[in-house]
Amino acid sequence: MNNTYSETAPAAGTRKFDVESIRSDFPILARKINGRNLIYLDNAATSQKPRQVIKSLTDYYEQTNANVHRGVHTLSIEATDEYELARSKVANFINAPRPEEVIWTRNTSESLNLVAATWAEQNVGEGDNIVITAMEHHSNIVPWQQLAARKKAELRYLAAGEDGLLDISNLESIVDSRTRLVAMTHMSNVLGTVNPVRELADRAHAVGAVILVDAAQSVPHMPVDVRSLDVDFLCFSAHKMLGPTGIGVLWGRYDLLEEMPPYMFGGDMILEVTYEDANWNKLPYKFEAGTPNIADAIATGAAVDYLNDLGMDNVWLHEQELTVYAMEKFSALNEVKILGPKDPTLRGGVVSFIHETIHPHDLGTALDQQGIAIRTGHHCAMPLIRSFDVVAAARASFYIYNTKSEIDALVNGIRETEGYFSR
Ligand code: 7TS
Repeated sequence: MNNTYSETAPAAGTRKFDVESIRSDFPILARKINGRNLIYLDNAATSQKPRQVIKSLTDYYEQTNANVHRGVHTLSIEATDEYELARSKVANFINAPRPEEVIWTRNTSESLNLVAATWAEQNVGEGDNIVITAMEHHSNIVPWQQLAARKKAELRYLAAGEDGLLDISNLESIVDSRTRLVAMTHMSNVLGTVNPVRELADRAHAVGAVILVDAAQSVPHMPVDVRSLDVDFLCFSAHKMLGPTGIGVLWGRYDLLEEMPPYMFGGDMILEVTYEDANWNKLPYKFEAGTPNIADAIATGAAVDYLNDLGMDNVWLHEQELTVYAMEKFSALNEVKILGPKDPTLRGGVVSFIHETIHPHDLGTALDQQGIAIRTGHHCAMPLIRSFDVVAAARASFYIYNTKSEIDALVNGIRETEGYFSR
């Protein structure tokens, strides 16, 4: 088994950050939508895929396809090596101490459910509390609501202030000696807010609690280092970081994963089975019952290679530049209110907004006529969206292939739509 991928990620990247050259790697960006060039600004929902990732899928199915961890034949050995190499690349990408700490799941949602059904099932009891924030995606709310109800535990929220920042003024009273878990988003998929994870990790650890980070919106966009954040669990999805759908990651601290019971039972996750009983395989296989998503894991490795070539520092800088530009341009739109922090340095490339007179769905449909894809709705964060006294918002979210001229087109598109609706 090849687990020896140990180069550290090239933070600065090895390829020049040239947006035109990046764009040429993404076949879908050549598409016309309603007769116009596609402008894809729905990256927080899912990213587009470069040729290199698509090719890794076809290469795998054309050249290597076999089941893993089983055969002695060449294809099975090659498939296993590639599958495990991808795991090591992911471990490296987030600076995980060991590749066995990286568990392949279907997506962020499954990673969160896994922790709720195993670690939390064992460690949260009556009278304990779980602390989340007011800016979580449903995936990081509902599993804890269900767990709290099951265990007669309390679910507590850290509030989001008017400024779009997490209110941690009362952190010491909310995260207390009965807190077992702090589960928080690293970056909000609605407000774009980047949360002070390390500060919360320190507080959680000071009271003997564990901290889980929903990194679905951070890992694709900024350097994330689980050691410097000092967190215990971290979850993300490949499809938001140039990789395929249907595969995600749960990273956990080795000692915690070791103590956790399995999530699913079946092939691969066992060491020995008798007619009466069974015991469990070592990490990470204990959490990977059945034939895994081999092709998509390998393609996730290709996505990580692509991002490393660019350098995550550069990815973040590019998105910051776009965010500053978008917020400046949006400020000229009198009927548009941007949600989230005003200071672009406190947020990532997610710009949600409410139009005073045009419903977001109408705006989204009108922009689609111009080839512009944005997200509209509650963004799977209903409680947060409702706290702004609306039921829906529009959202533009950026990635490595977006440009300032696309933001200009968005702003012009909103103006055009305003003209149409005021007729
Ligand atoms: N957590 C956050 C912060 C997210 O933004 C999302 C998906 C998830 C969890 C769930 O990820 P999944 O891969 O399991 O679905 N966010 C969005 C979004 O903002 N629009 O569509 C999906």
